[in-house]
Amino acid sequence: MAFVTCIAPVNIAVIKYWGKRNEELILPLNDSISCTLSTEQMCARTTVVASTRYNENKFWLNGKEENSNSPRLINCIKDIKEKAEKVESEASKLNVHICSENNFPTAAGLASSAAGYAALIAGLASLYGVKGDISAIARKGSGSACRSVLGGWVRWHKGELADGSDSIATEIAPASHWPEMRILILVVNDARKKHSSTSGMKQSVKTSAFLKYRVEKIVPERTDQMVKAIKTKDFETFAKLTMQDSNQFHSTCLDTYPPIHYMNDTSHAICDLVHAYNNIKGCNKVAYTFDAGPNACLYMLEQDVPEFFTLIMNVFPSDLDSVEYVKGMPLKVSV
Ligand code: 2P0
Repeated sequence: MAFVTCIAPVNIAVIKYWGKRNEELILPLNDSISCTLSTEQMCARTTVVASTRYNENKFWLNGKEENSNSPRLINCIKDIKEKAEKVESEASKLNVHICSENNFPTAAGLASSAAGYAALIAGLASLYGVKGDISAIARKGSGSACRSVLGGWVRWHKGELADGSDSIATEIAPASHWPEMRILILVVNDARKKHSSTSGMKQSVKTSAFLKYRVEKIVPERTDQMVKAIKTKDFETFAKLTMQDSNQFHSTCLDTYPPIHYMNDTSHAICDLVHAYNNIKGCNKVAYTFDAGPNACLYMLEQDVPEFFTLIMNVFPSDLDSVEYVKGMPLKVSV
């Protein structure tokens, strides 16, 4: 018997992934960019055990047994075993039992599948002695998972090849590059979301003309601008691009037929508050971004946290389920 436990954190996209060009290989329509959080908070912890006694693969999520025959899970295990055979790993010949736990709400639009698949693939790779890039395998579990296998600022390249071998994640800058960066996560609602990202983006690809426009005309240039803003630590531009991209992603959801609504009234009130605050300050001090749920992720620099945090607690004393204060890479700072 052999076992390994791996932890992978959530990542928060600032250029959003929304739409696939290949459903089976999980190949995206556009590049995306994210920041991977600290490993201490909002992460998935996955233990993988390989044993001669196991007749089949099994999978538990947060203590509940899940379908271990999902095509995505099967694809990931198959891919990693193929790589493992090349390094003649004995463990790779065995079936595995996988036990994964999230320390934050699952499927509430807080990138739980990203952290879960990244931890699983990292665990299998470690167990089987597989080296080199594993982002392309994590991608087949859940697209955004490929970004969580790396720390710091990460770009997922859409790639050009039909087999998806160039659709991988690479580092833009390490976690230490922008040590003043902080993230506040305002948990507006921690319930499971109504539309999964997978089905939502499929519907957008089918019905939204705006998505096509976004993918072809907006994201390529915006991605280059975002890389430059991160590399030069230009918060003003970073914040503007982040908010614009979040708004465009949610506009695409609204342009989908039937429309998809992830944000709610509290989410919109948070956007208004951020803009009002930035306006008073005369520059962008805070940037919001929302994923496939109503919860707000707010990027800001350390010096601006105390004032904005106090403001949030005064304006929304009872509307939020919780507030997570995460030092965006590499350490969590407790509230
Ligand atoms: C992102 N999201 O870039 C965007 C923004 C949600 C909104 O990546 O079908 O759970 O498993 O590839 O990875 C969510 O997409 O979807 C996502 P699948 P995934 O973070």
